[in-house]
Amino acid sequence: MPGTAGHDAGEFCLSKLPNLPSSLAAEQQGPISILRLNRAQKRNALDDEMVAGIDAFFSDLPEGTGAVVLYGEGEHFSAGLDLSELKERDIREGIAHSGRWHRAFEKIQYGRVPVVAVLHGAVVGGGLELAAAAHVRVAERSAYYALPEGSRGIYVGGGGSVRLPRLIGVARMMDTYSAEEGLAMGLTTYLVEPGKGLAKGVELAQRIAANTELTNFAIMHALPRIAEMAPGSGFAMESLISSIAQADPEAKGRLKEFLEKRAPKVTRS
Ligand code: 1HE
Repeated sequence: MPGTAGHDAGEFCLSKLPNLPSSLAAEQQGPISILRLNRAQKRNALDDEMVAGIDAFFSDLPEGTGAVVLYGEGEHFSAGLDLSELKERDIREGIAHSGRWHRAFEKIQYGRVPVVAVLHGAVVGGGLELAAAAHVRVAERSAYYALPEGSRGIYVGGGGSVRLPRLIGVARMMDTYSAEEGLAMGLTTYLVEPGKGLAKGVELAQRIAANTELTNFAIMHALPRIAEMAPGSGFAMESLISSIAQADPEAKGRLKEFLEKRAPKVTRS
């Protein structure tokens, strides 16, 4: 998804960041919004307030945002569901709770702009479900992945049954994996040394934000849906989306730049 470097991400008029609970912190770097899980003392365990905050943040991204970077403060990306909130919940409350996670994470996956998740330390349970909703995942070597729900006598509830089989397959949802294994199985696409994840995430987000809006829309909204379609429908949808994208004046301008030898070439890195 990251585009070819060299295009200006444009002029941005930034609106205010939404009000968030103290367990989340947002900052703006040009066209990049950075959302930080800010509850390191509880290993970024996701409580109801944080999930509502994630929903609010992705519902109302600052104007001019072209991509988001999501990362976790402290030693771990996220310890998953806040288990202290689970003990008194009945069935109806459980369904409503899971629905709130689904809605919040849908706003990440099918929101307005691509999201890069930067992973380190524990990326477990609901933390892995959160990471799975992002479009690009960068891991530091300290990252590890697990779904400890089974050992707690519960089950994934943040969309893990839907997204993770598509990313890593059902069989790999039963064990714990290292950062290197996560890269090999395609869960992450970049692996960096400890402490280097955020810089890599921001670099990728800047390249993504320099894509045309229509290209990013097609990648986020058409590509995963085409992948789920019967091939005949998928080919037809692909023809439509590609012709819409190339008819965009911005795309025409970029093609002209290349043909006039004013655009960057595709290089190895
Ligand atoms: C928590 C949580 C949590 C830590 N809910 N409070 N997730 C899990 O089963 C993972 C549970 N957590 C752990 O295995 C470990 O905490 C970690 C490996 C992530 C980190 O270990 P460590 O040694 O760095 O920290 P710690 O000492 O275990 O935890 C520090 C504090 O965070 C401590 O609280 P304190 O008040 O005693 O200081 C912990 O209780 C607290 N803490 N993790 C609540 N998860 C939509 S469905 C999704 C279903 C799931 O996600 S199930 C998986 C849940």
